Amino acid sequence: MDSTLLKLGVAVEFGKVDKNSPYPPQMKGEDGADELAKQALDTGVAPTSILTDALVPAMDRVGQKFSENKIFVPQMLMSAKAMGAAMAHLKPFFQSGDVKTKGTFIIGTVKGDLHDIGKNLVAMMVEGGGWTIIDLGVDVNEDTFNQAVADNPGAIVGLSALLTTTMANMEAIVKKVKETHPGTKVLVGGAPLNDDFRKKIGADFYAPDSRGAVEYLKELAA
Ligand code: B12
Repeated sequence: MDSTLLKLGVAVEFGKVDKNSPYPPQMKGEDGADELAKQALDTGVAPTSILTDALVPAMDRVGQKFSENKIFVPQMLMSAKAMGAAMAHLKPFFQSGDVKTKGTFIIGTVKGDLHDIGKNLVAMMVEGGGWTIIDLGVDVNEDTFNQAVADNPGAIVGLSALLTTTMANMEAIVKKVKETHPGTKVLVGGAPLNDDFRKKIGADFYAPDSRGAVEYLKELAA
């Protein structure tokens, strides 16, 4: 793999945000995710490769180490920050694309859940696919989703959850939105989900990643 991508993966894994960041001490003075993502783009590495070959695997390694109690929440947070610094460089590439005419996509991370990296990525990719995005942020309850649908008739809704405890909160959101606005399509995703769970809570579609979400929406708009 490209050596800048390898370094970028390490920077995200260890939470090195940028060159000036004092954390982690053993990487003092080295380039961080901010500089390395820019360098990768400048040398012609494709934005999707930066994402799938460096950033996402790095976050997987972070999750693995957290599961094994080798790192704790503060380190995970620094990795998330480093991931964010890299993603800021990729954003313009994913957001460009067609004029936003396909429809409106409302997305949020569900009640109790503060993980937003995956949600932001899905929003970015869907926006690049030609949709107008309404991002409700994190820790979003059923009333807020419902109001957003009321304000944007015909919009499609995307729910994200990264915790086994918060994925359960999706059901109430799906129920409320579908009861109040029959026919609204609801898309769900997040690492602990699968299609069986999607069926159980009455949502319309599950995608394991942002590409799946973009493809499904493309079919809906066709
Ligand atoms: C970064 C991180 C954090 C950061 C989040 C920062 C942020 N701004 O998001 C911080 C430090 C805050 C955090 C906190 C916690 N975390 Co955390 N976190 C992670 C970590 C390492 C990475 C998540 C991530 O960003 N992945 C990268 C993105 C790109 O992937 P993704 O989110 O899965 O999204 C993709 C797909 O899932 C999908 N997708 C996502 N959303 C949607 C939506 C739709 C509609 C669709 C179609 C697709 C889709 O597409 C995305 C792109 O491909 C994961 C480990 C892991 N490997 O997932 C743990 C992890 C999710 N966290 C975990 C835990 C336990 C916690 C805490 C409870 C820890 C604690 N004791 O406090 C808290 C909970 C806080 C809360 N209330 O939400 C556990 C969850 C265990 C479980 N099964 O429930 C994990 C799995 C770590 C582990 N292995 O134990 N965390």
